[in-house]
Amino acid sequence: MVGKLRDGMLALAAAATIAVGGAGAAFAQMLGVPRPGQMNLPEPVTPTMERLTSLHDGLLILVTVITLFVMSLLLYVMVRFRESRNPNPSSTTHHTVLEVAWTVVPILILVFLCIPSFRLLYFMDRVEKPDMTIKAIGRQWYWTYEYPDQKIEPFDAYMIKEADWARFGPEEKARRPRLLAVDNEVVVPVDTTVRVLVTSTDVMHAWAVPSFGVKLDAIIGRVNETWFKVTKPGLYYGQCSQICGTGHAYMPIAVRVVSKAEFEQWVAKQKKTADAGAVAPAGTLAAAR
Ligand SMILES: [Cu+2]
Repeated sequence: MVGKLRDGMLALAAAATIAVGGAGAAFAQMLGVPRPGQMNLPEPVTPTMERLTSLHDGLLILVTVITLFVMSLLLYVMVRFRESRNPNPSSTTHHTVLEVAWTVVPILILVFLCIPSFRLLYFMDRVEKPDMTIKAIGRQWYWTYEYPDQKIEPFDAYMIKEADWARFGPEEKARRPRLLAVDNEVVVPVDTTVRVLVTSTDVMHAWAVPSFGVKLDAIIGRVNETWFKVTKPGLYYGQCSQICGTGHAYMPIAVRVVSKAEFEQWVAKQKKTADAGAVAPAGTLAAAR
């Protein structure tokens, strides 16, 4: 029910966006960025985010039912036992059964909630057989990415500077939003289990992509692990989610999810560029498409 409501809201937001203008139409089809007027979680594109979303929706229903129940009790008491109707209040101070019930029932609800919650935590935690691994290293204030399996040169991803972004055409601006677009995007194949190793070299950062349901701390001298498997090609954005200094807001994360064949081409290109002695310009794939 909540899912349907969310879809309705998204459709409404998308319709509003299209109504705003031509660039809005392109924007409405974009994946992995916040939408104007968005009310809920981003559209899930990984099994993790799908499960997170359904847990969230389920909890929302439960919380709503509890709130309505408590509110109706309160309203009943306020009306039924008001002074004019009930001039001589009862002097009861204890009711053992009731007191045990209102302590035990909430405990049981919490214990019951633990089950799906813990199951999901362990599901998100790590994956036994990843198809490939990428490593994200947080730095003040950019990210470095390594592809140990593909053996391509590590590359840095910096945010596109304001002046450079201003030179983009309207379509490019819609596709690669200000303060989120980076020069070198992380490229991963679709329907592939990708293990992500996250670490840092200076202060704590966090690698987070909302559409993937991934948010992992990058800690100095320690490697954290998570994973994702994206089911929809597209360009997805996230941001560093651990206050890391004055540049904290300017080290976004951009992940381009492409078909397996396109990924192979990208890897080959990265290797060729590295052989030529230049630093691999990963983001040029965006220009090539
Ligand atoms: Cu940071």
